[in-house]
Amino acid sequence: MSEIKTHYRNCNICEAMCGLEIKYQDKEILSIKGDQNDPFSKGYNCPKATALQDFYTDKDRLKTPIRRTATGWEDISWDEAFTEIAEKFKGIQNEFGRNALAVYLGNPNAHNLGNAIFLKPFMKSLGTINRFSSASTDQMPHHVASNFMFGAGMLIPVPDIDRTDFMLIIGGNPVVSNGSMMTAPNVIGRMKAIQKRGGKIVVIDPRRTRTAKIADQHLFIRPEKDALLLFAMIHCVFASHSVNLRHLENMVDGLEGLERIAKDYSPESVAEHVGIEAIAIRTLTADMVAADSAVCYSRMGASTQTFGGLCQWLTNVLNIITGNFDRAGGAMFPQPAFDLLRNHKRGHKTSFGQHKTRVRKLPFFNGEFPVATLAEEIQTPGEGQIRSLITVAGNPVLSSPSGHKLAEAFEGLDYMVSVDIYLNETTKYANIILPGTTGVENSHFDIFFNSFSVRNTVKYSAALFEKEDYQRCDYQILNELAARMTDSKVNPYTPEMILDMELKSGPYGEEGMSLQKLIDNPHGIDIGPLMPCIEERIKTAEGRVDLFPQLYVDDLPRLNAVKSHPARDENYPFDLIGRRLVKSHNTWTQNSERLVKGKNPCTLEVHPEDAQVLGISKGQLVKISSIVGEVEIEVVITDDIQKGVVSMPQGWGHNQKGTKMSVAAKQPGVSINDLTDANRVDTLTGNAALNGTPVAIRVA
Ligand SMILES: Nc1nc2c(c(=O)[nH]1)N[C@H]1C(S)=C(S)[C@@H](COP(=O)(O)OP(=O)(O)OC[C@H]3O[C@@H](n4cnc5c(=O)[nH]c(N)nc54)[C@H](O)[C@@H]3O)O[C@H]1N2
Ligand SMILES: Nc1nc2c(c(=O)[nH]1)N[C@H]1C(S)=C(S)[C@@H](COP(=O)(O)OP(=O)(O)OC[C@H]3O[C@@H](n4cnc5c(=O)[nH]c(N)nc54)[C@H](O)[C@@H]3O)O[C@H]1N2
Ligand code: SF4
Ligand SMILES: [Mo]
Repeated sequence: MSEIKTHYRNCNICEAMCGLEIKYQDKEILSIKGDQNDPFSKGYNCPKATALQDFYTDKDRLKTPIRRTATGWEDISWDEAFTEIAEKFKGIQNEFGRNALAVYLGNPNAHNLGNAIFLKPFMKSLGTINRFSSASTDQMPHHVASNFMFGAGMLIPVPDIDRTDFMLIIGGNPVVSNGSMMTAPNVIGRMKAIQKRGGKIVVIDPRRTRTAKIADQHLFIRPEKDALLLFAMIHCVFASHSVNLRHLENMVDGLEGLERIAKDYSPESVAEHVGIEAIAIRTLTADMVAADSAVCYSRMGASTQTFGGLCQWLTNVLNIITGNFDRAGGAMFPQPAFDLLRNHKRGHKTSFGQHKTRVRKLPFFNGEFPVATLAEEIQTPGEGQIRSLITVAGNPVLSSPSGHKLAEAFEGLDYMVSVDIYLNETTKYANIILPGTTGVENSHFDIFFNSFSVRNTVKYSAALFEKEDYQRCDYQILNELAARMTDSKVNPYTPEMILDMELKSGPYGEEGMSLQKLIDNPHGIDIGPLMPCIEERIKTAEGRVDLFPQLYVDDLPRLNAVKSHPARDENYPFDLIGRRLVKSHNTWTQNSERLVKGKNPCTLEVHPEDAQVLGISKGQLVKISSIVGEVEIEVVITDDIQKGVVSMPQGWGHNQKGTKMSVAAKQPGVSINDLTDANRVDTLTGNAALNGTPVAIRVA
């Protein structure tokens, strides 16, 4: 046995970028802890970090390609796999057109350095516009708002949680999720610090979440009514003559139009729909206006709903007109060392809706179509029908709305490939699975999450363990496939070469930012708090902020319809929302024994009064159904959930035939996305409306 060594790296599971200290001996991990010397996370980590070891040692994890046959799966060589895939994809494209091939990218791509760099040329090599990703079950409304207001979809304002005096959290549960579109390791610590310095946190959520429990105030809201609440707050800001643009005074367009429209949304006119009293909305706005600094942060609950687009626009508006934008304690733009916008010229707003999906006519944006349309694009015959698919690090059968219908669609494909580490609910439909390496076998640098971070920091993590010669990293798989698809040589660059070049050309390059500098500082480097930088960062043609893009104005009749005649299908009287769990990440970490041990977490939360009317008691099995499906689930009765609303976890439902995730397969639990309706989307952005699904409940 050789000596015990220590390795420092960033955890790449969620967006928090926690620094880890890993003790290891030869190729065995002995312990994983938070790195006390990481300047950003300062020793914090959550229980998921230790599972990095489990993913590495998991016996179910694939390491070499497998091919589906009539009798089961067989091992094949990398070369055989690449040859077959290129031949099949090209054959299908030659016969049915380039767009007959589709691609779906999942969430772990954003947490993988090589993929973050090489997916772009890979996608190009496929030559199809039928591109889909988990972004349209997640944060697409943020990108659309940034594109139209600030000129670039990736120019995302993040809450300056470390300096704010007032934080309004709408539809986010960062105490459990560890933050999203807000990279902030140890969110609990940062929230408590707000309170310690005399500040206040208010949470708006149909559920009394762990975040709500820590907050100073929690207001229950009816699902999908956030745009009305935000509008009413904006109404109050105008009505009380509290608009204060500060240094943006001469930079902002559309204030008058906004004021005119906001007149229609008095707190009194929305209160009943929103489920929050008018006086409470007025007080909330007054508190925000009175605070020395304040920030409104809206996340999943406000994005994955039928008004996600409006919510993210209005969130930015509220921050701007209360003087809390591009200013300490407000919403600010990070200045990442690897700047995704380095080559983004001013005035090059991404065009929106230049293509529409074939069947439902939903918009193409940021290089992709909404995944809520994927099943119908596969199943509807005619010109442009999708006949083959490649998924890269995604599990849409469990993660996309009406996932069970998507599975049926996958079954009908002519040919499917998955780049994935598991044989799971999605990849089981593939003809060939190409497994990459995972976590500790990869080097790492967070390109995306540094762009959404509450502090400017930099850190590079080398691979802890060299992969075996017979394995391929994800990016090597992508580059090889790209070469085969275009009959060219394999890209000779490594992620490190690109990273070094980007760091040197980035905003801190002049101070000698380079890969070597990061290697020399294994705990990471703190660059400092976010700085006002809108004048440098903004990408609109004239360098101005558009408060009132026409796109949103055009969407208002849809919102107003809800206000004037709220539609309710009496057959489905409850609203279903999702919830995240501390010890799982989306659909794919449930094969770790230590993360799943304990009580079944996949339960339906029901309010006591609803339970009484339904005649159901704690622990009872109920059937919950929506217009698209039905599942059976155990009930938990709690007044943490709003009356009329029920909640169940996302990411479950692993006990399906034909997968190879032996631990996950033994877990009880069903998929929430067998209930969510792919036809419910935010028609403005195409984002899936995963929250607020109308459902019925009866005793099983
Ligand atoms: N109802 C409901 N649905 C939701 C949500 C919700 O809140 N409610 N949340 C949505 C959100 S925010 C998201 S981001 C999506 C996520 O949607 P997806 O990205 O489709 O789902 P994941 O569970 O992240 O799937 C990750 C896949 O990547 C594989 N994988 C893991 N690590 C690696 C790796 O290193 N390399 C490769 N090649 N593969 C790897 C896993 O085996 C798994 O198949 O789900 C969405 N779906
Ligand atoms: N432990 C853990 N951490 C994770 C993940 C995970 O699966 N597990 N997933 C990661 C990913 S991919 C993402 S994108 C982030 C997401 O990070 P968050 O957005 O913080 O996570 P959610 O728990 O989905 O929070 C959504 C909240 O919105 C509420 N909600 C639902 N509908 C509505 C509504 O109509 N209005 C309002 N106001 N609220 C509503 C829900 O009750 C919930 O509390 O988390 C990341 N971190
Ligand atoms: S909070 Fe996220 S980044 Fe931090 S240890 Fe947990 S999973 Fe990893
Ligand atoms: Mo996500």
